[in-house]
Amino acid sequence: MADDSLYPDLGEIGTEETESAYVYKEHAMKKTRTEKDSELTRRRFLSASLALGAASFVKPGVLWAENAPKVDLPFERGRRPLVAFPQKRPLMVMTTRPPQLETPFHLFDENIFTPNDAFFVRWHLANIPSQIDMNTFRLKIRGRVTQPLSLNLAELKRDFEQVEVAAVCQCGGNSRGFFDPRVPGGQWGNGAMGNAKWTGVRLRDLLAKAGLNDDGLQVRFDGLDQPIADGTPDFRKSLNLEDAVQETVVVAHSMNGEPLPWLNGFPLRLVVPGWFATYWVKMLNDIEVLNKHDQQFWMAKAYRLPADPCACVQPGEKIVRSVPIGKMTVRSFITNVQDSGTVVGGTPLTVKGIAFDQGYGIDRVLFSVDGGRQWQAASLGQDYGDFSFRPWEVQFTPVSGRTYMLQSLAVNRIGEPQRFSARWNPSGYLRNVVETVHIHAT
Ligand SMILES: Nc1nc2c(c(=O)[nH]1)N[C@H]1C(S)=C(S)[C@@H](COP(=O)(O)O)O[C@H]1N2
Ligand SMILES: [Mo]
Repeated sequence: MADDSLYPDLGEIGTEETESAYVYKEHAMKKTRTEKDSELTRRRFLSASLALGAASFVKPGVLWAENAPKVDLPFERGRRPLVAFPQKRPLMVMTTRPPQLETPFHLFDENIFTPNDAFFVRWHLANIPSQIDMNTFRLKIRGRVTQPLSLNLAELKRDFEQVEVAAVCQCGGNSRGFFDPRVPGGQWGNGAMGNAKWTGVRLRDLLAKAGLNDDGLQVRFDGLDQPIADGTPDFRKSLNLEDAVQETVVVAHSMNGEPLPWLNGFPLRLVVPGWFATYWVKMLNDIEVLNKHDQQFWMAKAYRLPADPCACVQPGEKIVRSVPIGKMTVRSFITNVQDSGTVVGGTPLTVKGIAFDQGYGIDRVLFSVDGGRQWQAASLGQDYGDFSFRPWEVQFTPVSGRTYMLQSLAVNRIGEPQRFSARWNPSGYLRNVVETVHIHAT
């Protein structure tokens, strides 16, 4: 049973439109519209009664309101109410159960490190605990190790070196809403990403303390969240051992100097810089060293890409061989000019943006005002580390009456550019095409 006190209540929008709901449908639960509706009614009733009793961390600041402000993402079914969940400012709600909240894009212009209360939220399973007893909470390290560990938060902070890494956390399906032809799954705009300074302990130090057996092959991570429906598999993810012991992989307790927000995985989450967020397991309480490849649902069936270098297929084409999603691709965004906006002609305009990749770091960002025919170099701002957003900016003076197609093109330090044509795959992963912002000068 889901703990409903976690959610701001009084309304429901879609609950089934997520990528995982989509795979669940294939996998387990085939609910009819009516069943779903009656379940929602039941939950709404329960949450009303729970709200009176249960002690929890949650004090929804804003109640769901029919008249919550709405924003429109520029694709079909892109209307999103702005609602404040616990510890969050109003964010774009894609689904309430499980919570899937997108960061409004202007926030990336205002902050190179995404504020905790603005950081996007994505859960697959709706049964997220709203209370954790920190007296009994333990992180277990077990499996193919010589000395299993069971650590509380104080021990983690006291007995291991504390490290910090600035890194972008981006959902594999970020920007899925722009796929053409459209694909099923959560219709994210570009705000299913965020940049933060993560503090915690190196995963490799924990594994070293536990002592790896010779036959360790993968490391599996599990959190406290649970499925509601029977037959829905628990969310767990695995990394190959050689990726798991990279120096940058951290079990984090803090984000931008504060404890992790509840919805971003309090008290502990895995941080895997350069890798898509699906591996960044939240509310992490179990680390298991495996001596074989993880065959459970979230590795073997979900989050997989066509096994070709592009990770593309033609729409309708069957994927013959697939591989687990892995590291991110190089991307950049213009953050201070909105698509379809107008600017003042004859006045110099500073165009600002961000770029990032999978950890080689950004070498350069090029900028075009004519849809990519001519390019000029933008200047890069402060370097906060290879896994962080890198700010950039460039100036140009638009001429009154003209229309422009602004584009930015990031190239990383191994010379990898963004794509000029959008890749397509049926799960809507890895978008990194050069984006276009159309403006008109008045
Ligand atoms: N325990 C747990 N961890 C999880 C998930 C989840 O459903 N449960 N979702 C993953 C996915 S797919 C994403 S995109 C990120 C989202 O992280 P955020 O909510 O902190 O932005 O969490 C990852 N870690
Ligand atoms: Mo994700």
